[in-house]
Amino acid sequence: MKILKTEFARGVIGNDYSTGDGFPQIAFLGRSNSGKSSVINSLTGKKNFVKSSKVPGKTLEANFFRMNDSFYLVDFPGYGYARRSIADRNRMVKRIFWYLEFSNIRPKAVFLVIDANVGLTKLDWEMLQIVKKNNHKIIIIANKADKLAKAKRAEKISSIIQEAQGLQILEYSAKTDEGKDELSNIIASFL
Ligand SMILES: Nc1nc2c(ncn2[C@@H]2O[C@H](COP(=O)(O)OP(=O)(O)OP(=O)(O)O)[C@@H](O)[C@H]2O)c(=O)[nH]1
Ligand SMILES: [Mg+2]
Repeated sequence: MKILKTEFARGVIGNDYSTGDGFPQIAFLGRSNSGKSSVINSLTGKKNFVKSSKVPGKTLEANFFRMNDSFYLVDFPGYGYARRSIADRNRMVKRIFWYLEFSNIRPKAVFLVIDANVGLTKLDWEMLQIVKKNNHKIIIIANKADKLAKAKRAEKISSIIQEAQGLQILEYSAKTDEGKDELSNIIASFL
């Protein structure tokens, strides 16, 4: 699948994740700074389409990007940003939980973006439990693979595979576009 047309559609703060057109949604979740926005940029081939930032935790909205006039990539705010207040952090996580559990939206798939150098954190695990409980299709994107030292890469990836307990893992680099064709094919298969 080639992404030929990309448009920002809306930013959502709150509980209304409907889009009016009912086009399918693909959700990108993950810790702040794991590279969700960068992965979307890499997929669309537009390096600065979605604002990515050196300052984590800036985005509060779930941003909806319409692709090819037919589906949405939804860039959720990152969770776990330490410099935000606990109350703010909890609010953020709760909103994502709500989308996964109670909204009338069934995303076609959920991508959990992690930093391959960090692996799965406790918050990622909590997120995965909600995703699984609600029977969403889930794939883990092990992003920033370019930063893994060659000698350590196999070891690091196999420890992520173990942590993930059977979930599909895609090694990715938003910097080099490694994994981009595979990710496009995976998304196409879900639509
Ligand atoms: N080397 C490398 N850096 C990356 C990669 N992906 C993202 N980054 C960098 O990591 C930082 C965070 O990337 P973002 O895409 O803004 O992360 P995010 O998950 O959207 O962050 P929040 O919106 O705060 O939740 C930026 O400085 C990116 O340039 C990657 O694959 N490789
Ligand atoms: Mg972002």
